[in-house]
Amino acid sequence: MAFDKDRANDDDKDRANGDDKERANVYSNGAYKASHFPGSQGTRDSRAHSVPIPMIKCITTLLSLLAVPAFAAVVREYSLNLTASYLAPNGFYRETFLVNGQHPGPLIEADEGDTISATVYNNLQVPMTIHFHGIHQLGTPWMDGAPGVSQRPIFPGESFVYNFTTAGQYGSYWYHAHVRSYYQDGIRGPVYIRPANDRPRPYDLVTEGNATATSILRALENNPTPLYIMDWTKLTSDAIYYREITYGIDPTCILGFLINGKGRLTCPTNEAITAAGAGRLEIFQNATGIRTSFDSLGCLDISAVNGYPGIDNVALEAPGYSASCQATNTDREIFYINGTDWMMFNVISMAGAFASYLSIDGHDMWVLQVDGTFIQPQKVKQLYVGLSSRYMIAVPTVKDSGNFAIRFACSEVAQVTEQIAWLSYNAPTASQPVDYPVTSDVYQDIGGNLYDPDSTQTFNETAAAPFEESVKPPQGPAQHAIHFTLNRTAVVSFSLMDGGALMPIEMEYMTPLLWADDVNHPTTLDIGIKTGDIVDLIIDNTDRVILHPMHLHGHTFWVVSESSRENFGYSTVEEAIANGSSTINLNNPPYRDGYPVAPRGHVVFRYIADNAGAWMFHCHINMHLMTGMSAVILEDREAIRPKIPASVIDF
Ligand SMILES: [Cu+2]
Repeated sequence: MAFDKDRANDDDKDRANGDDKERANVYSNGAYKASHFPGSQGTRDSRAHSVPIPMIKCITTLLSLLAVPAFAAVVREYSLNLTASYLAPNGFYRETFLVNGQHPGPLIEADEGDTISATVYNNLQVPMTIHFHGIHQLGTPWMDGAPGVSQRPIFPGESFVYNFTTAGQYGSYWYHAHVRSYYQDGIRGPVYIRPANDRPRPYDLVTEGNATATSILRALENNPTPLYIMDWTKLTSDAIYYREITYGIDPTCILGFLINGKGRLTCPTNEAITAAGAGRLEIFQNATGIRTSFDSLGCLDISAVNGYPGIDNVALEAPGYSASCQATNTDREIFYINGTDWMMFNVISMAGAFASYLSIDGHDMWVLQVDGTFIQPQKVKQLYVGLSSRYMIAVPTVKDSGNFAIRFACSEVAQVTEQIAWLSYNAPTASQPVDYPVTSDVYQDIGGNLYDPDSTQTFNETAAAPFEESVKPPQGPAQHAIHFTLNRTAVVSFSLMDGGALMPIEMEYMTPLLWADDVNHPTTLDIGIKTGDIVDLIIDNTDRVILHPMHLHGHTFWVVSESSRENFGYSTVEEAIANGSSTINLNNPPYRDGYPVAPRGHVVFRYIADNAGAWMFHCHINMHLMTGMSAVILEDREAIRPKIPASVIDF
């Protein structure tokens, strides 16, 4: 078989295999700057309008798949009822938001080309919008769910219909609240679009042409097994935000991950945490000059640089200052093999704070798809699961019996924490044991460090070129090159604008920029982008510790340059090429809708302006987004403005 993982590598890229470990170690949501925060409190919510709005009625026809040929596009109707409850998914009760009574919310599924019509009923006591992450909303930018950008918030008691096509897109996506950080309270769920029959798939490369195995993968693709990682906190996101803006504390500590909404808290020994976190301590000390330690939840004590010294952080239950760890015995997720030769997992990061490393004890995994695009498959033992990104993976079920841990370990400097689910070859049991013994090869520790230091078995996202070779970036020159600087301007304010401008949270309640008469704002880019233009987003991260996962609405982009070591240093891609830059890849770059920007590094995202609208571009760490790290790029807005339905404008 011709496939060779290394073939896809580009020796010139400084994030090729050999660099992954170093890069992994600098991934961070930690803190280092000790600048003063004014301590002002944010403006409280205020209703932008108070007239009850009638539900938008859409004419839809729900056809059973059985009744029509597979290629006939249908309208798939969903109702999403948002409520609040009081639950303890990992053993500690707190207010929890639910979609149709569950967290995560129900699967929204479609065949490529179908229309999705999702009616959201807001029975919460807070405003809400729903963003369908990664869905282009081609021709319907008002369905993007960005408050103050594409729509007004859905206030308590109101409903809103999101109606959009999936044409041209397939694979794994998700939906989540886009007001404040409410998705971290539970308003999040999966979207899965089965690829059209004529989409080329890479399964033959995985099975080495074994027709039976390929047909198994093809069948599993219709209904992949959910593997959703989410972070969970003791406090609600509003409570954390209140402490953040009142006391100037950057929230950098979670109460563990959940997998498919389940998990339990374990309390590793201080020795285990310190061993797994040694690299993090070193990075933090190099950046700040401060020696520090971990608490029993694995949280880095960053009180010397994070927030006001002298306040009683424990009494505040401030994030980053945890009380002692208490182990719980709540249910973990268990997947039973049931005799199949393969498992296909739909891995979605629904987290809002931390990225993670995924590995499965004793099992390889083939990465097939990233952010809704089939890639040149990679066989790995570890997958970096970027914040908000999606991965389809196939796992050969090579064991005969036993239980094997599926591990997600936090990848950030700020915390050493791991959550596990189980891959079980045994018969299902009614109740869970305290935990299964570890029975096989463990590839990574609780900090996500690979035990084999020479391993190149971690997923190389730089080399993850689309499987379809035609999915290539335009070769330029770009009509627009927009420069951004990822920058922490105070303890709890984060900017992506070169001048440090912050997008205010109050923007969520302003007249949406898609049709507002006044778009004159420092974080709104009204630079004359016309349909068909090529746009380059050049993004330098000036921080020495913090990684920012950047997400663009309305488009998929090519990552045509990246480095974990250096800023870009040029004003355009063409200038970089002319000067012999080694980081440019216009040949087979990754194709993504979200991508991490390493500390001190850079990325260049190239996309075609094929979707008139007003599109958010922001960091997906919720507390960074909420404190300013966001911008809106206007794209041929005047062309789409006359087409906005009155029902959306009047909502
Ligand atoms: Cu960020």
